[in-house]
Amino acid sequence: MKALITGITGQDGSYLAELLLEKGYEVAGVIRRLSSPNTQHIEHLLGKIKLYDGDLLDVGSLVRAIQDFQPDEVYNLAAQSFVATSWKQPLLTSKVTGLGAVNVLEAIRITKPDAKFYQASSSEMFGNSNEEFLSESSLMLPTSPYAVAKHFAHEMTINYRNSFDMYACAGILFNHESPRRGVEFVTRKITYSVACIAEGVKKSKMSNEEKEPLVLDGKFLLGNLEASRDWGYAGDYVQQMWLMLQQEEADEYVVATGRSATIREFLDIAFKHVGIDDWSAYVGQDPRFMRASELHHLRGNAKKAQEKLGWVPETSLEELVAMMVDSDREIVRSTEM
Ligand code: NDP
Ligand code: GDR
Repeated sequence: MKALITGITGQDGSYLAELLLEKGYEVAGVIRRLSSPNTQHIEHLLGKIKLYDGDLLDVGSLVRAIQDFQPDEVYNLAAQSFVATSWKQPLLTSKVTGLGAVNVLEAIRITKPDAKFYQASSSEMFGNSNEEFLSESSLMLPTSPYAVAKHFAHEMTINYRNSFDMYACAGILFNHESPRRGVEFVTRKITYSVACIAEGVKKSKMSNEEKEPLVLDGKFLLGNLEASRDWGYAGDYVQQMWLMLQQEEADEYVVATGRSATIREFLDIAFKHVGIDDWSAYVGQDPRFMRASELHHLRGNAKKAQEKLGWVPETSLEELVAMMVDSDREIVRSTEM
């Protein structure tokens, strides 16, 4: 079996590539040419995977990759994936996260229409829905340009399935994290900062999304601490991506743990892991990290995935936070000290 992954340099792409190689797949990825290479998450896989220069905005590059590699499965994980940036760059986000998915679908339809397609849809699409426990049939009220773009890509995936009889499916993924999470996302921002504090680093080399030291004077800054998310482990979630493509029929599935926690609770768990009970002196709030339009609460109901795919997440929030803090302490010791 052959699988092509867009977004292979990102968090999920790298875990999925590992999983598919373990299963005996031939794996290829589409990567952007950047002025400085960005292959740290797939460094250990180089030589085992094939890489194609390409961009979601350049349909010709996708056609060439599919024509040459002849994949059985295509996983579209590439996106402008940071929600906060989608208000600063709404056009780019619409093009890459929204139209980019259609470019992949078109490239498959023209070149290899029997290839199975997976779209990484997002729980962001639900927005501030009036339902508490969100499933595949819940109302979608996207609140960010990112979420609107993902909603468009999601609907186009279903449309290509219905219009062209393609095997096109979508995982509605709730937040999932890992030591490979970008440091601008709140979980990694917290675990890296907590690691610096635990190791006695007062001013970090690592910067936040405003390009300032993430930790300054032994403190770090966040936005809204009351928002809650359903956080899982990326390593568990890529298993579900693969399972979705092994079914008789393409479908949509929620991928979630069913447990929701606030940013404040995440902070409690992370600081407790390094022996700090009262973290108030280490964390400040700054309006620059607040959202133009906040999505307050997310909790997913993955019953359909459990029943039809036999998928259950294996990693608890406490285990996930411990894994991320421990990994960041090692990184801090080797790069910050
Ligand atoms: P990352 O941000 O870690 O990875 C995004 C990937 O997309 C990177 O490999 C990036 O390449 C690539 N990319 C960005 N723009 C382009 C472009 N124009 N052309 C080609 N490649 C591009 O995301 P995650 O791994 O966390 O998420 C994977 C997918 O799942 C994304 O689509 C995301 O929106 C979606 N998702 C993620 C969730 C999560 O909690 N992680 C939850 C729900 C959905 P480069 O390295 O060059 O920047
Ligand atoms: P999210 O993830 O927007 O849910 O998108 P993020 O970690 O950026 O934000 C989660 C929540 O934390 C609040 N928050 C902060 N967020 C960031 N980044 N920085 C802060 O300092 C901060 N303080 C509080 C946010 O307001 C928000 O409520 C992720 C991405 O992976 C998307 O690609 C994916 O689709 C969704 O998860 C599901």
